[in-house]
Amino acid sequence: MSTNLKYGNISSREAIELEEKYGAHNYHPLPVVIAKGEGVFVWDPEGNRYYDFLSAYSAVNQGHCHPKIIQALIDQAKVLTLTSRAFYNNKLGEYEKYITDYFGYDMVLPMNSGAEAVETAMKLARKWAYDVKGVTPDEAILIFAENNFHGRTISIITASSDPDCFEGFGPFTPGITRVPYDDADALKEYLEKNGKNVAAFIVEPIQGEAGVVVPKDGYLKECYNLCKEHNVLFIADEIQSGLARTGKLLACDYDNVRPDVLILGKALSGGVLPVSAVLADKDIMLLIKPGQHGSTYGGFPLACAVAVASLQVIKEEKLADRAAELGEYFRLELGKIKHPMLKLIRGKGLLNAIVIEPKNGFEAWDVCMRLKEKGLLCKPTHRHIIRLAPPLIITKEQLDECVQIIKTVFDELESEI
Ligand code: IF1
Repeated sequence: MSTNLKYGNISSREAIELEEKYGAHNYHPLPVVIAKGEGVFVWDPEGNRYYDFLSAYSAVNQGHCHPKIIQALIDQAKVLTLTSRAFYNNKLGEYEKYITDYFGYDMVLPMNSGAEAVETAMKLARKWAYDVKGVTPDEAILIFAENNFHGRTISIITASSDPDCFEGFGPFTPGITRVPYDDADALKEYLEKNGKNVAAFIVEPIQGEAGVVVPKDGYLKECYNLCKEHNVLFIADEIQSGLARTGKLLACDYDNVRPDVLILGKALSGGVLPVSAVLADKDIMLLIKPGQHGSTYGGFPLACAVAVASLQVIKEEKLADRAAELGEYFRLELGKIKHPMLKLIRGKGLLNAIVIEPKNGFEAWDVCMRLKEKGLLCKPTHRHIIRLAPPLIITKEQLDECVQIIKTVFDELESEI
């Protein structure tokens, strides 16, 4: 037990030692321990405050511990948390109506993690291929994009082009292939050759893990049209790009594309508990019959209450407009920082990234460590790319302060490289 702590009763050092000793080493976290979160800020046990520029990989778009979402959690938790789907309950139908009206689909299949929702969409697509399109059973093909990230299950990592995601976990799931991202001609070529067996094209409208890769305007629309032309489902994984993060409610909105199947997660629960969802119209959703899919916690009353509040906050606080306006401003201000290590800035809304050119042994990790020292938390992806994604409730003044922190770090690095 440590003394003179501000939050909790174990120090940062103790927390790290415990994780090191008792937890699987499936992550390499930045050496910072978070004990409290509120809005755009997090604090370590010693009371040091940081801007959260990762937002739990865009799960806290609404900010940490948003009062409305926490209140919904508390109110529901006192009454009823879980019933299983063996029985009805008084929260699921209300939530299902709310979310299907919100996004304009007939139906929703509620799940928990993002990966579960992606797997659900893959099962739906295969079912549709066999029952509607008439693909020979067990021969349906699912197309993904190079450099995708959709989760960590065996079938999803089968689709991955990143050895860190799939190496050592074979054998893999049949009927899964990839085409280059942001290249509609590559999808066209594949569909012209193999379209008759293809169930769906599953794509991130903006690739998050790949390092915030924004496709050309019109790419999604071109792919959607190709899918319609070849009787293939267009499935959008908006788990990270959705829910106002990129400046629209959905990143597909930039191309006016309505996915046949929409996959949501992360900020669907404002970072309070795992809630994911697959939305589709009746002709697809009703292909799954009772007993053919499910989950113990999928759509449980507590999740329903939290998800409704999380979606209400996105609308009430106009988070998409904020992300669009502040994102433009953020990229403009970052663009004023001239430094040999700051190679590239890219993003949409408040889903942005900077590409770091290593210099004199200094890499993106070192930049993140210095940003941490100055009170801003972010982390590299694929070694040289730093994702910068604050909660969408950040103010312009706070963004200015963060730009200043970033600028100072590069200025100080100037003298060291
Ligand atoms: C990790 C990445 C981000 C996602 C998209 C599905 C999922 C994710 C577009 C699966 C999850 C998380 C997973 C987490 C780190 C983080 C991540 F770096 F792994 F790729 F955000 F970019 N589709 N992304 O981004 O959702 O099952 O995790 O709820 O696995 O390290 P999940």
